[in-house]
Amino acid sequence: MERKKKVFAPVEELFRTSFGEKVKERIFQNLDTQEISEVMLRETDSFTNLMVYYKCALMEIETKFRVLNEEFSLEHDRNPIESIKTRLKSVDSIVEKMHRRNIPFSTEAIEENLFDIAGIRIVCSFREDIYFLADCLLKQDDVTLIEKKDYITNPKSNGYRSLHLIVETPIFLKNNKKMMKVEVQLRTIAMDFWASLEHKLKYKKDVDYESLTQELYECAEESAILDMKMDSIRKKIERLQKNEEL
Ligand code: 0O2
Repeated sequence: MERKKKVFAPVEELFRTSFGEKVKERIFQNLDTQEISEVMLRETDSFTNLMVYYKCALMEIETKFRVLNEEFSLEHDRNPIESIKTRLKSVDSIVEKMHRRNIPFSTEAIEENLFDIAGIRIVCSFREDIYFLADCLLKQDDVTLIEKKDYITNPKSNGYRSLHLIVETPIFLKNNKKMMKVEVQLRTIAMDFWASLEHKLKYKKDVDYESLTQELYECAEESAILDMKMDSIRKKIERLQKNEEL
């Protein structure tokens, strides 16, 4: 209990005392003072609990990928995963997304409608590793695929590439099992390099992002070519190694 309080103190703080003006406006518009205090009393604990459950689900999925990485390295003498990052969506982003979708704020509604509260990003060495890892994850009997968006086969119009999965997996609590949704993003180092810089540029103040879209698109295409070249070099090396073994 003490630990939970420590980890999510900022969330509680935000809910109880210092809502940002934007958040306040979006959750509480059209509510009178009595209704506002009711929402806060009703939602604070359940929201904090939900965020802890999402954190647990991220730990489960992260472990699954770490296990796959270890097993792969035993057989192939290399790691398919370069890095793993996890994040919980910020309260501001949750409120903003609910507002954008016109859904009244409640913990239940968040769980029912937002599938990217818990996010894990797996950066892989090679393009083929992405599909290999995704297949391995989806084969596990406690993982259910809810949604798949393959922005590698079908890149976004701006050039963005990644494989997105929404999966559901159980977390085992003291008295029960709870099914949680997690958004998994799988990409290569080149895709991650492009997406990270594009994300930074998009939110830079005083920069006319629209004027850069063509150049950014070209960079994405060049990164994709680089990925394919690296994949073909890896295959060549693997063939050479096999021939040496014979
Ligand atoms: P953050 O900070 O990563 O959480 P929706 O999630 O419903 O609003 P959509 O289009 O259904 O939108 O989701 P989609 O396409 O699955 O993409 C969601 C996430 O993918 C984004 O999360 C980004 O992390 C990443 N993403 C998608 N498109 C782009 C892009 O063009 N550029 C970059 N850099 N990242 C992208 P969030 O919630 O936007 O942000």
